[in-house]
Amino acid sequence: MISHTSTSVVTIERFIIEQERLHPEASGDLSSIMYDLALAAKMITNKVRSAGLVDILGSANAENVQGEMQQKLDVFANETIVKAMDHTGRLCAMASEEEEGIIPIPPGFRTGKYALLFDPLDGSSNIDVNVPVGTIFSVVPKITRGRDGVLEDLLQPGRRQVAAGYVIYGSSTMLVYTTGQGAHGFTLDPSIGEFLLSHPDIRIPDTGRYLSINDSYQQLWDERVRTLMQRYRGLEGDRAPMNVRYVGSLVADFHRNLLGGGIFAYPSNPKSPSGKLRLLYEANPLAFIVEQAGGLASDGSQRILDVQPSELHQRTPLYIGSRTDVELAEKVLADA
Ligand code: AFP
Repeated sequence: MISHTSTSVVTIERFIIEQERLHPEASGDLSSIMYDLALAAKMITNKVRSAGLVDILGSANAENVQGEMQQKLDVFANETIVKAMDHTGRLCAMASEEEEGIIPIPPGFRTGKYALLFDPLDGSSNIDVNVPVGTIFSVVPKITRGRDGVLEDLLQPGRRQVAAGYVIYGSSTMLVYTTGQGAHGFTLDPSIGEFLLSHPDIRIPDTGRYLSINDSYQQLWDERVRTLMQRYRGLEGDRAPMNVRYVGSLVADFHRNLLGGGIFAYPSNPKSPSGKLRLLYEANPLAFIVEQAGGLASDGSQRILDVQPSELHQRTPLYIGSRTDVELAEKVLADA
């Protein structure tokens, strides 16, 4: 890991180049994928920032009313990422939370040795009320032969990821990513349009302050989940009570807990037997990041990164965050 002094300004580009130099065997393709994703993130930032202006700008500019400005932001984000990535020759296929099947690389473009999975705009139902939303991405190596990536390339356990990250469109835009050498955060400086290294080598505290759970499902939880929540609140056992914080936008909840320490939990319940969150687009990339930061991610009984996916839009229960808090979840949930 290269150390930077507090006065050095490190763009994401410089950081990626320096990381790549540590691996002389690297082809540079993964670095290029990261630049392209950072570019897409800047384009999505622009749109998200003007989300509240759509009606105002639309009435001032008739073209916009029928056109691009009215496009739903999650659709815009999806198309932006697909278009930023499909022609680069570095990917063999993509899959998005917004699309049902594989997104192929169009004929005429070269294909590459990686596959990309992404959730273009997670938490998009929060946009109307100005709550942070995010983009989450995961990169896995192509494992099949042939020009195009197939389902098998995309359905790999999370431990095979070679890169993962998220962008949070909050009070500032931040991009956090890992390629397996720590988790690093970059803040977008809008005046120069660059992501600057602001959070090198993020470490999540071993024990967290925050508990993020949607309490309105309480009556659906089984006894073990109820006990676990009592433990986190310090009402049973000897754990110090946690502060409950739930935005309802996974990237926002995860980001706060990553920096401040805590656990995000989305248990299964009879209505959602596998929870709500998607293994490939949400749980796996965030699990890779949290582990790189010293935390853990579990589905309640096993490490998220070891789950073998069987379908693209597979859901999973999720307990992710500070190490001792996720360990407590596994322990309590295992008790008969
Ligand atoms: P939307 O994209 O529909 O807003 O869903 C967001 C999300 O997938 C995730 O970002 C949240 O953590 C989770 O759903 C919240 O779900 P509940 O509303 O059931 O708590």
